[in-house]
Amino acid sequence: MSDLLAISPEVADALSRGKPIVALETSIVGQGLPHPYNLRAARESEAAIREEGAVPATVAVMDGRVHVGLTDADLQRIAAGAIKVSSRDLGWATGRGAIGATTVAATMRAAAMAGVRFFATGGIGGVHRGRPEDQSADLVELSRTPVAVFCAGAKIILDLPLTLERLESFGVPVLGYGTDEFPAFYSKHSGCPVSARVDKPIDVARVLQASWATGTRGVVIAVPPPAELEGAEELVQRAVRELADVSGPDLTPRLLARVAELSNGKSLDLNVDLVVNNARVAARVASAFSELRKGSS
Ligand code: PSU
Ligand code: MN
Repeated sequence: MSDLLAISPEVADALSRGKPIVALETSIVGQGLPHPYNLRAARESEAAIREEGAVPATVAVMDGRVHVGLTDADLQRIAAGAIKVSSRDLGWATGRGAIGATTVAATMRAAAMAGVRFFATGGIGGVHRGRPEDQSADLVELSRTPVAVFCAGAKIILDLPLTLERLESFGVPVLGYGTDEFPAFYSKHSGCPVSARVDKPIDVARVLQASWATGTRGVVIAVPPPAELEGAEELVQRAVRELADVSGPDLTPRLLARVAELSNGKSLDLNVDLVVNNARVAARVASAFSELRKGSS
């Protein structure tokens, strides 16, 4: 294994014993959520994964290496200031010794390098509204890396129908967990259908096993958020209008920050809750998958 990869002792032990493991991203800690919501989301997600009998593997770039499994001190370093690292940035960010918070795309890659197949986040990136040329590298990574990504859909700041079309073109299944509808992050409803519905952890585990056996790479498991943010659509439309001039990697964090202001912080509590909920569902599915493998070997 490459020296570039630093797997924590706990994650290494879980890998060698075939224990269920769930990766977590840190862009949410470094850019997506303000203090103290960012650390709360990270710590509570890790706790939820442990409660379900799985091992959390939080990913970040530090000291010239890609870390899989962080200490609480590591998390605090990320929270104190980190650059946003997507898949294309992994090379130069490690080379320069940057402190990097990994996006969905970069976290999927790190998870795959370490042999971890389950990953929970808030919402995946996608195609931006009114800016179809701004398409998150998350979608491309889903097309090529065999990791199951548990999320509350794509961030509502995005063009959801276009994002789903792109996922379809890329051959990425979008499974609705207990729903026929793709959730919209701050809302359980988007009006867009998923490609298949799954109702129980064991069902998801079976679909994943069969999908990977038939050449599918990334899979999205869309979990409805545990609550709704009232008037989310109007808030988002306003934020998108106000930030029409912003582009590139700054756009996603800026939009999330503006929605937080416009909702008087209500979007932040929901954001933490849905991330933790996704982590819990991912841990249950990872556990069911481990059982399935034991049963068949
Ligand atoms: N969802 C959130 N908060 C976030 C993000 C997603 O609730 O901070 C991050 C994820 O890391 C995702 C990234 O991969 O935003 C997408 O950024 P971009 O559109 O620049 O690819
Ligand atoms: Mn982008």
